[in-house]
Amino acid sequence: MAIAYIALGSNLDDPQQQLDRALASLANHPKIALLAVSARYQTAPIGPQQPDFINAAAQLRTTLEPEELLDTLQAIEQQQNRIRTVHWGPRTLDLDILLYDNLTLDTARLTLPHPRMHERAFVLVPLSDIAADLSLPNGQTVRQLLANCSQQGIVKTDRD
Ligand code: A4P
Ligand code: MG
Repeated sequence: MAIAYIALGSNLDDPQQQLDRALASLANHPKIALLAVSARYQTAPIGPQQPDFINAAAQLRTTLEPEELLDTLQAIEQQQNRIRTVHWGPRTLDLDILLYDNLTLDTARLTLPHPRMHERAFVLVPLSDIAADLSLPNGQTVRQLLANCSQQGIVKTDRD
């Protein structure tokens, strides 16, 4: 049994509904319990010019191994018609594993903690809703990381 944190993002085809569907799929998975979900934030895009994203974070308890959890997240992305075109480009749904227990991992398919979470307010702001005092494997807390990054372009939506 592990505790994992995931990031959800969408900027195409009704992003709020994309997140609704993804959270329902996670909640219905027999090996996943959805423990907490952040508020949802409208966030300015990092990378190529594209629509704003809706981002959120969730805490899961799971009996899936890390790569099995990645398979599950990618299957949910596929169900929601994610087509991979431009790197960092627009997408109906992006599900990333931020943290899996206190595990540090670097394989061809999976890097944990997520390598870019430390610097991204669109990840850290929602994550701090549900886990501000959580320590990463490097000893820093989510709150400390957030204090070191600009929160410009991040606006809470009225959905949670
Ligand atoms: N992969 C490795 N580690 C992980 C992990 N911890 N979680 C591999 C998930 N996947 C991981 O990802 C590419 C490969 O990363 C996967 O096949 C997996 O084996 P992808 O989802 O296919 O492609 P991507 O998402 O376009 O690439 P990447 O590098 O993950 O992009 P990011 O870093 O997720 O950035 N701006 C705002 N405001 N909000 C956003 O949500 N997202 C991105 C995407 C850019 N700008 C954004 C946002
Ligand atoms: Mg991704």
